[in-house]
Amino acid sequence: MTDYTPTREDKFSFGLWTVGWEGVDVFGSAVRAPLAPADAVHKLAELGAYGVTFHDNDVFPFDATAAQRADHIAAFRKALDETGLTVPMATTNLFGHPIFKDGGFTANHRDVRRFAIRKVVENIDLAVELGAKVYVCWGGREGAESGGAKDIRVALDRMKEAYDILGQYVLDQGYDLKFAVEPKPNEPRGDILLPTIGHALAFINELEHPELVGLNPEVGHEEMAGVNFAHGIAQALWHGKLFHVDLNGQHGPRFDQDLRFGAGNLRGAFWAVDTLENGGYDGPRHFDFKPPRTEDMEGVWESARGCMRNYLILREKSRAFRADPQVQAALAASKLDELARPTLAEGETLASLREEDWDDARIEALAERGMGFERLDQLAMDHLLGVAG
Ligand code: GLT
Ligand code: MN
Ligand code: MN
Repeated sequence: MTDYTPTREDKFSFGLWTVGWEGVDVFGSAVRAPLAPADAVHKLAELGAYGVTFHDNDVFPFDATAAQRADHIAAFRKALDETGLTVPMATTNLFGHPIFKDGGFTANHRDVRRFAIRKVVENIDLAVELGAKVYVCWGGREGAESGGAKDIRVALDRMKEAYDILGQYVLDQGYDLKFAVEPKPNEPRGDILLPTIGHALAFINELEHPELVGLNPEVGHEEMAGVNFAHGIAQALWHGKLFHVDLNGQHGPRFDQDLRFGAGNLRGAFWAVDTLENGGYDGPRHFDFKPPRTEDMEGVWESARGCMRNYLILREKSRAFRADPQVQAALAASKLDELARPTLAEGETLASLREEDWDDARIEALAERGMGFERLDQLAMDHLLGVAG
């Protein structure tokens, strides 16, 4: 039992842009004052996070001079040193400035693509200096609103070119850094390239160095596409490609809500935690949420606390679920152990499978069997709702 107070061993991390979100949206202006990165670092450390992540322009403005850039980085670094917070991941803002209106890596305008790659490389150097092991690429502006505006096959050539250049840079520098593609179906572009985990996985296989590139799936982004997040990260794990994860909450297919983790699809969150905890994921539990505009700073920290608390509650529920003898019996009744057995026995061939006798009675029996999934799922519900036993 625990009081759900996070510790650094829990590996919780937050983007500077999350707690620092001022609330500017398409319909309204800022509702909160800017939050200095150093203040965010101190508060997140106090709340129990182990890491903080950043875009270049979360730390210094887009138009900062070299001297201003250095000052901003020094203040950030000082806070990291004072708190012992790590920087497990960093990323580039290739979406905020008007120059990126048509994307960065896949902008039709070649000069924009050259500028984007240069911006990423400069921030990769900083990321590595600060100890980051993962570099996220979220291509929110890579896409189109209309059919003729983008030749998708050619745009994917340019996307590949960018990843190949960046991968070669990391290899040449001898950096211990991997890239993580963050899929999203839409918003801010009408349709975004690499819209889901599956699209991104297929794309990675076409790169010069696929081993350098994995995924940073976000709960809300997959759910916006109507697909199952836990299944998505399970497949990413299966491919050895879950390099990072963005945890938050979403109520089904609608605009990107970025709710605190556990809000929105709570059952989905339970299975996401269950998959992360039992699927061999060892990386940061990174929260990418936006504290609602209704909140003052008190509410922002409450929301950040809630992300970690909900993760810990769900982790405890998942452990209790897996340890419950009734659940173990239900899993066996549902033949999960049999799913783990190869379809062909050791040394068996397709020919021997085809030789097997199939009579009507056997087919009938298999057709009539129940799978027991409702019992299993109700046990999960009972655990989730706190009435198991
Ligand atoms: C932006 C987006 C997130 C991405 C961030 C990384 S930026 O806030 O909504 O999902 O993870 O670039
Ligand atoms: Mn999002
Ligand atoms: Mn994200």
